[in-house]
Amino acid sequence: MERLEQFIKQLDFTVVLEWLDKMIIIITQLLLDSGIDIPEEYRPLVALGIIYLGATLVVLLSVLLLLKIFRKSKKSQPQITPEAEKEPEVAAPEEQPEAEVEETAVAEAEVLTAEPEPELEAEPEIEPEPEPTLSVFERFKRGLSKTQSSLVGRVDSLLRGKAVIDEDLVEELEEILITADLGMQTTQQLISSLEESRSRGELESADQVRQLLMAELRQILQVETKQLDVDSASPFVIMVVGVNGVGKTTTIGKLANQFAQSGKKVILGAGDTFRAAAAEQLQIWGERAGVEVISHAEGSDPGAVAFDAAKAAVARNADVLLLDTAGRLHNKVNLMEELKKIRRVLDREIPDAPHEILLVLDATTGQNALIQARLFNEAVALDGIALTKLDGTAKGGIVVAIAAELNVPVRFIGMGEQIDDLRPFDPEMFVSVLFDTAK
Ligand SMILES: Nc1nc2c(ncn2[C@@H]2O[C@H](COP(=O)(O)OP(=O)(O)OP(=O)(O)O)[C@@H](O)[C@H]2O)c(=O)[nH]1
Ligand SMILES: [Mg+2]
Repeated sequence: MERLEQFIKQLDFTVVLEWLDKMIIIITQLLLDSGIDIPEEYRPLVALGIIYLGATLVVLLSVLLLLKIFRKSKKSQPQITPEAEKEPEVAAPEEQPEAEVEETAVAEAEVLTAEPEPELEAEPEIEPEPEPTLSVFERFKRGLSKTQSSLVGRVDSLLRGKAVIDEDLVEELEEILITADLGMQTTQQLISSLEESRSRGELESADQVRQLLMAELRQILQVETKQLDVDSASPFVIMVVGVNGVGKTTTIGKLANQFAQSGKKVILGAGDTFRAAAAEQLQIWGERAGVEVISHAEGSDPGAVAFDAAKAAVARNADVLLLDTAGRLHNKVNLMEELKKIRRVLDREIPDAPHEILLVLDATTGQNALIQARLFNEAVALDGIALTKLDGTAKGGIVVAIAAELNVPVRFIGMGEQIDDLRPFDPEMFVSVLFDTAK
């Protein structure tokens, strides 16, 4: 206290007062010069007010300036952060808009007498980095999550808390299997097995029902046919067929990338000369996979593309030729006849070609996919099936229906639009993922 009193006593306010006085005179003079006449007695007050306002303004401006400097230095900070922290900024632009197409649940009749459809946009340019942390099992699990809940999820909630497996429960199971797109035939087969086990007294717990379903599904999915072995011929010719919009071109792009990655020389043939921009779309995929694309002008003969692509594949010593085809043609042209013609052209140029006729089916179309598979199989004898868009559908049960009814193996499943979203179909893993039993 004493020290403070001493300090105040020592203060010399006369300097401050003198300075203020000078300021008041200057401000008053300035006001008079600019024609503002203020009564004498108020002049010091107004001058003091102006000094106060000026001082406040200076303080405010200083604060704003400081804030600006502070923000600037914060913005420039990432430049000196370590690499790892910069990554999200670099990765963000790689999220690209997806090319959208209309729904393509095309029925049997529509396949043959199809109208020209709206154009597809070009394919996405850059794919995001694959997530390295996910195991193959986890990726399957994520891709099949909707199918899992529509099939096994519902079976599990039906079985939950059930002490007895009676006729009513089996009936309810039947309904679940049908609505999960397993198809009539497959459902009947599964239900008869369940009934048989029940009559033998072997079906007394929920777990036994699960085990039996798993065993039956595994057996149905094991289609005994020749494997897809691209080393068995050179060039190995894969002709890709399917109705419009199912994912033929995308699947070809993904396959081309996989083959090229494994060191094979790949050539693509743009056999879809009907749809506008189809060749360009394939060209983009070709660039992404780093492989050559043989194409002709829009509207030209697809047989001629097949011929040129086969010639190029032989001349360039290619290991694999992947030929795209149209999913729709002009009204009067028969799609199946056109495919047969392309097949003949390939066979003339390369012995036994095409070595694989791969049908692409869109899983989201459910039972329609099964109808398409029957139709194409009758017309051109399919060797394998690629089932796309499993990621966006609860109708993945269609895999089982296809295997059971057609005896044509599902070779690949598509679980996304990106280049590495096509996976070989593994029946064992499929069942494990659905029943969530594998680690
Ligand atoms: N979510 C998802 N989308 C897919 C998958 N496969 C293809 N697509 C998308 O399906 C759309 C159609 O694919 P395309 O490859 O152009 O189909 P297409 O059979 O060649 O069609 P057309 O040339 O018209 O006969 C595109 O937007 C693809 O990105 C998949 O496995 N999952
Ligand atoms: Mg296409």
